[in-house]
Amino acid sequence: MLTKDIIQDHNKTLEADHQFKLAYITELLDRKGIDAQNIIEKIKAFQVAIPSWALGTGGTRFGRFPNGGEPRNLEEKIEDVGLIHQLNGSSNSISLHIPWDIPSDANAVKQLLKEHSLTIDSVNSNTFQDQKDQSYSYKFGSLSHTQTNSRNLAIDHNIACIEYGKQLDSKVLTVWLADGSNFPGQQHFRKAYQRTADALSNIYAAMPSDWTMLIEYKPYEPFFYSMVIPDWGTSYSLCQQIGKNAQVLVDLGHHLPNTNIEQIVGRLMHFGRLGGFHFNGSMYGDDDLTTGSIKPYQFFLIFNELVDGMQDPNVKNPPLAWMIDASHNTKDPIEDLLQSVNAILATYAKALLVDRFALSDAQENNDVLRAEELLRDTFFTDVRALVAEASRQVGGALDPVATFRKVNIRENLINKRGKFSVATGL
Ligand code: PSV
Ligand code: MN
Ligand code: MN
Repeated sequence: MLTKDIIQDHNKTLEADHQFKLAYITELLDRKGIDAQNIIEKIKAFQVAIPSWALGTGGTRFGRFPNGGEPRNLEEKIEDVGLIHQLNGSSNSISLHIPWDIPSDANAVKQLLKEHSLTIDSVNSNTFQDQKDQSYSYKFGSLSHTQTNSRNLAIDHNIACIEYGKQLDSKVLTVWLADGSNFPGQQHFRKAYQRTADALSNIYAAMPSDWTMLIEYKPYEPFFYSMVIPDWGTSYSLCQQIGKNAQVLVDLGHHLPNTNIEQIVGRLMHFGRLGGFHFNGSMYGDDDLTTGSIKPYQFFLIFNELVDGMQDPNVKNPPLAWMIDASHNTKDPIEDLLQSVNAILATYAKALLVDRFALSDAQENNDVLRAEELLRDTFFTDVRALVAEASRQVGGALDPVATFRKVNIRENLINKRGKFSVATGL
């Protein structure tokens, strides 16, 4: 339904405005000795994985209000990510969630991925709910469960995820545990930690040597007194015990209000243990809102730290897995993801513009105001034309959301797939 010609035709209607803005930012950067095309090349190379679970009606445990045209199976989820990638040229992979995305025919799925120029990013395990007819429950935990039977079930499930991932050429297993306790006394903290560490080691042993295990932390929810992996320190300590291919995953929404996330990022990169990122926006906690929608300056400071670490030859951190983890119940999911990727790219571009030499000089000389102003000046620079140009240069849309709307993609998807929503069953 979407072709290069259609995208280009729509780009033509935006071309004059775009060239005006691009010429301005190019000149502005030139005056600072920065080559705009160089930044554009870096934006083009930056790819963000789309989560399969964000393509349908998402949101809270309260109302879900489907738009229709939702993907009904893995193949249709891949088609949706293909559309996103066609529009922005920056979303060339998809994160899967097992058992929701078990491939019925791995070869056919691989062929479909190829047709859409996509790959599988990470495979996410799910031990936060019991599946139908499950022999032992996760009600009181999965990898940390007191009972061996439940623990083993969770270990086997993660190993099965690795097997599905291998079939589809993924190389990353992401583990987020909904393990914890709701009341004081319910759980023995040290024992629960040790059971989790042992179980993760078992899973790690089943992982091919070129795979990475990402361990995600979260301070609360679904448990509200304690979580077994509540913070980066716990994730980090687990990774250290488990092995060199175990890395910490930072989800932007998994922090208590006012946490200095950029400092956490700096620390983890310093230790060479920052493996992946879940982008989203957060006002209170795990809100999973659109990336950059709530605290754009904080998001920029986080990216500033990431770029600083990536550009420093002394930092021995592996390449990061960039992923979105967002889902809410108001916007069209595809539009939301396009908007998120756009915000990620723009913020990355801004972080690339920071004059690291001048910043380091200001820091060394304790010139507080100058250091801060260097960051603020970059943050307030409008780089959106660079992101649009990067997309245009790879055959994407200058304004992906506008093209999505103009071409009536959602209407077409509703015609093809109907109004049914997997999440609501309506
Ligand atoms: C639950 O908090 C969660 O949002 C985690 O961030 C996971 O990454 C995601 O669900 C998918 O399992
Ligand atoms: Mn997450
Ligand atoms: Mn979350």
